[in-house]
Amino acid sequence: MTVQVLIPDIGEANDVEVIEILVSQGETVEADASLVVLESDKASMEIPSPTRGTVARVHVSVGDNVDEGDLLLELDPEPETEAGNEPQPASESEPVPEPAPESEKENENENEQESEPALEIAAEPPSKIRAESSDSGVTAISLKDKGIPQVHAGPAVRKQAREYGVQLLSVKGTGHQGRILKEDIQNYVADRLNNSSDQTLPTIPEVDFSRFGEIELKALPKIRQVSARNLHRSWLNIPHVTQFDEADITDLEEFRKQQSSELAEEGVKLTPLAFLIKASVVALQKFPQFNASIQPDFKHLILKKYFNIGIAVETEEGLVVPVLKEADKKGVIQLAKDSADLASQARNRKLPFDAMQGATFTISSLGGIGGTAFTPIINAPEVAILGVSKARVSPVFNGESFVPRTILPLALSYDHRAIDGAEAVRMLRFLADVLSDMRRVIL
Ligand code: CAO
Repeated sequence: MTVQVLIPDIGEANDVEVIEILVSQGETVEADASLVVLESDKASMEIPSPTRGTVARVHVSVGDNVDEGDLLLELDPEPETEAGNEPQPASESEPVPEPAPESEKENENENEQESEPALEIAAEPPSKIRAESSDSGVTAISLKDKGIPQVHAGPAVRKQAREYGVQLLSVKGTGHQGRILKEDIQNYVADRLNNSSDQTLPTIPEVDFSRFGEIELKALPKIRQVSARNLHRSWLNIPHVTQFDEADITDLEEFRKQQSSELAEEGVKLTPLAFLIKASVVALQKFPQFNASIQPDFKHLILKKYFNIGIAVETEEGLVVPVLKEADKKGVIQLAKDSADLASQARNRKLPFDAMQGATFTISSLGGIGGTAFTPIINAPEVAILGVSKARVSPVFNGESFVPRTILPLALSYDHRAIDGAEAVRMLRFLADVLSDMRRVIL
């Protein structure tokens, strides 16, 4: 005997909308399984099946408005199994048997309808009436009152969104009045997978700042736009860790100042930078994993046998990183000349394209400006960058008394996928030791 399932008494809610149909013709449903989802102004509710059976015919469509007593669907009752239910698939991923072809089912149903009169049963009043809720559990009524954007989606869609970890607010609904459908969630997930670069990034909302006061739009130079993209890419892709240390450069500074006055006559400006490049190369030779790139599949480190040092240069147009090539083959005076030339070319926008490529390690020296410490961003695909802050004279205890020493703060940011923390500490300590006593360069 076919059972006609009618809309039950759903309280004050009359003329409610069918927002989702959870079963299809030919499908076997268990007693109490949800058949359709109705939604009124204030709540959505799932209508449960009064009995176990096969759906013979669905009489409503999404978007229909229904009242108590309306025919929802027809069901061919089936006896309960011993356990009360059909055996369930072992896991959700196991395939559920396909329902019989529609035509067969329709014929079966027609035959049954001919032979037996239909029994009318009002479905149980919905046990699952619930206030439309956002993911945060705030009711739609209060959301409306507060002017917070509402999400229109049925419980099954919400469940699917939760399973996929999808924020419903991010999904564009294509259903009636913008309602989010299951396909919308599926399309959203597929889109995200195809554009995996922004897969999990919440966006910073655009704000109309003029609401709060006067503003001015300043165009960003091309160089700044490019470096912004590169820095952002590095920041997002590389798990950065920054190791800090200090080098006692008292002796080095004394030597540098002596040499500076002599070299000034030749037009060479000797700053700590040239020594930093020299000492870095020696440290990179001892710790080759810092003069490297990591393969995208993480199976190999690409160790580079050449030593090209990128120098971060501040220009009016933005940050530029020219590359001082073959730094290992040059003495400190040549390094001073080359770095000054590159900085000047960068500031005059005269850098040849070749001078911007092939760096194996970068130094960002802000010491001429000031600062005690900072965390430089790695110049990908390199795996490390040295940040240098301003040297200061500090009292240092030598075991007997405090003596004034010139202390240079160092920061080494490294890609934690390629380098372990212990290696970074050793590398930076070694570098600091070289700077403290540059004679180590010739060892
Ligand atoms: N501590 C104390 N004094 C320092 C110093 C340090 N760590 N580094 C440089 N100085 C001194 C120099 O000796 C020089 O002093 P004198 O004029 O008395 O000789 C003065 O500071 C200025 O040096 P400089 O900046 O002209 O030259 P430099 O070789 O040290 O640096 C360059 C060259 C190109 C690195 C620098 O000009 C520059 O652009 N720095 C900014 C880099 C930057 O923006 N990095 C941030 C990138 S974001 O991570």
